[in-house]
Amino acid sequence: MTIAVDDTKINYVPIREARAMSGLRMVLGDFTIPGPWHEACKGVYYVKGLDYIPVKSANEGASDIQAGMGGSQSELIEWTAQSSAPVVIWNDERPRSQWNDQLYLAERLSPEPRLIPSDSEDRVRMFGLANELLGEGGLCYLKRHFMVSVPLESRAEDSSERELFSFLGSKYGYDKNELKTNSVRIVGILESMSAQLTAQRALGRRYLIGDQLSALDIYWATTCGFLDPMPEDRCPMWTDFREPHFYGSVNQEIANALTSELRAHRDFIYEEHLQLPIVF
Ligand SMILES: N[C@@H](CCC(=O)N[C@@H](CS)C(=O)NCC(=O)O)C(=O)O
Repeated sequence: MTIAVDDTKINYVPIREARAMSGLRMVLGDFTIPGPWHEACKGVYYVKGLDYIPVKSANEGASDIQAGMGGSQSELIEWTAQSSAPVVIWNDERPRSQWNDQLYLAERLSPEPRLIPSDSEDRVRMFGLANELLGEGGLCYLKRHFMVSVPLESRAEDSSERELFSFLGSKYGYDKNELKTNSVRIVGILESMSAQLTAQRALGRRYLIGDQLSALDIYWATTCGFLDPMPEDRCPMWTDFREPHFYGSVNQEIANALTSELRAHRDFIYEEHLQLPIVF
């Protein structure tokens, strides 16, 4: 696997340069945190052995915090017609900014190892559960509301942190009155994941779908970090972001639903299939 990284840090290319290139490019925010959609997409392309040029999402010369506040995303919007990351661009095809589109493209460019099951029932289950993790209204979307809630409800009006999370809150539909419902839904999703893992174990299977690795295992491993980031030696992320409302289990109900078996499955998938330590 030779993406343009050294061992510890991805070397991002600016959008202007990346647009002039052909081949496979992946736009990523240059943050030292395991953003779940970022890591999910990086994980799929890593397992497929697909090399890509990593591209910085913020406008050239802008800081990531400015980008996070929506202030310097114009180049990304001009190129990809939207303002989130990751985005995968293959030659002059349309940019893929959704997790499922990114998976279909990876499967097409590198059919092996197969990450979308061939059995129809398995596919239904896999995409259903993956959507529970990554889709709109899924675990990561709902957890993001908690990430913005603490800075929004407790930080001073004029703090830059408040500005960043106010931008993210309005972009993704944060509503403080919905937090209780959000928590119940997160717990429900974790229970579904746990039931799936338990059912597979009862059949003597090591993976979440069928009897081999699928995209769902990667999505589980990479989104689990939003509730329980791996330790520093495996996930050398900005320490400040280890506060529970950023990257952690925000309350006891969620912490309880994140069973030791689910955590162990995340560890197993990273140890067997993904890059460790995570490179940002
Ligand atoms: N479009 C993505 C969601 C990607 C997403 O929410 N990415 C986060 C980072 S992991 C992001 O870009 N946040 C900053 C922003 O939206 O400005 C999908 O549904 O597959």
